[in-house]
Amino acid sequence: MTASPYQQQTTAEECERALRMYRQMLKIRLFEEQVNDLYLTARMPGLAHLYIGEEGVAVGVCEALRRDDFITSTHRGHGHCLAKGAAVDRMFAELLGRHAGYCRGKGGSMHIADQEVGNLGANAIVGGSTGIATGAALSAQMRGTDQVAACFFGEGALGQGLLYEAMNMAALWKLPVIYVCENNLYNEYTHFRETTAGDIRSRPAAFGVPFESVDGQDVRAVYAAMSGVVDRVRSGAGPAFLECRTYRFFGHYVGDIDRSYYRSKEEEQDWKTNRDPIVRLGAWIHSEGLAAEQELEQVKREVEEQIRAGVEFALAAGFPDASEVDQHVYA
Ligand SMILES: Cc1ncc(C[n+]2csc(CCOP(=O)(O)OP(=O)(O)O)c2C)c(N)n1
Repeated sequence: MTASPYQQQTTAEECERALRMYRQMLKIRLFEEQVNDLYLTARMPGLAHLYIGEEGVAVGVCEALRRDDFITSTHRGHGHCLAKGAAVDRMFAELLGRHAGYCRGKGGSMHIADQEVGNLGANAIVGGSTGIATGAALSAQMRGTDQVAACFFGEGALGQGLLYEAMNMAALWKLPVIYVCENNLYNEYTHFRETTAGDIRSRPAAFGVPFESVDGQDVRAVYAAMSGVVDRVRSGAGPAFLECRTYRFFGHYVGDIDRSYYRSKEEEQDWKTNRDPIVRLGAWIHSEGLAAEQELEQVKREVEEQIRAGVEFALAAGFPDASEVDQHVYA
C-alpha cells in the first residue's frame, strides 16, 4: 500500500524533528561534560550546575516554541540557553569570563542571556525566573503580539512566594505564560517530599491554572505536551503549568561528589541506565528506521567537533578590559 502524501509529509517532519532534538540533547550533554572538565582542571572560574540527565526537558520545551517566544532560566541553565539557540562558542566564552561571551564575560554560568533568540536570561534566585517570565508575558499581551513566555524552574521554587504572586496575576489577566517545573526530585541535598507539602497539581489548581505532568526523560512526550499547551496559551486561554519529571545524573553542582548521604547509588544508576533521554530517543529513531547507527554516530562526531572548536575559541578569547568594570552591570 502506498502511503498518502500527507502521511509521507508527517513522517518526514517527525523524522527531521527527532534528529534535530537528538542533536540538541547531545550538544547539551557534551557541552556539560566539557564544562565539568574545565572545572576539574581549574580552567573555569567559579562553579556550575550540570544539566546532564535533564536534556529532554529543555529540548522538548524549546522545540515547541518559536524563536521570538521568551524563556527564562535558572542556576542550572546551560541546557535552556543551548536549546533556545545559543551558540556553543559564546557560551563557553561566558563561562570562562571572556569578552566574547554572551554577557561580555561578566555574567558567567548562572546569568547567560541571549535576547536575539528570546532568552531573557538565567538567574540564581530560586523562583526568580517566574516573575520575569510573567512580566514578559504581560509585555507581549500589552504590545498585542502572540508571543508566549516559558519559565523554567526547579521544584525547589514551589516553596517561593513569588511563584504564587506571579501565577495569581497571570491567571487574573490571562497572560500567555507557561510555568515549566523541572521536578528532578531534589532541592540541593533534600528530597522534595521533605520540603513540599501536598500534591503539586493542587498549587496551580488553586489559581485555576491548568496542570499537566509529563515524563521529562521522553523528549517526544515533552514536545507533544508542550505543543498542546503552547497552542492553548497562544490562543489567549491564559497561563498553564507543565511539570516535567526528570533527574540530574550528577551532583547539585560540580563539586557535589559524595551524594550517598542524600540519595543512593542504586537510584542514580537506575536513572542513568534506564532513563537516559538521549539513549531513549536514539532507540526510538532506530526502531522507526529513521536513521542508521552510522548516521547517529555522524551526528555525534559533528557535535563533538562543535564543542571542541567552541572551547578552543573561548580559551583563546580575551578578557574584558579593566576599564569596563562598571559598565553593563546593574546593582
Ligand atoms: C531564593 C533562594 N534561596 C536559596 C537559594 C540557594 N539554592 C540554590 S539552588 C537551590 C535548590 C534549588 O532546587 P530546585 O529549584 O529544585 O532546582 P535544581 O537545583 O534541582 O535544578 C537552593 C536552595 C537561592 N539560590 N535562592
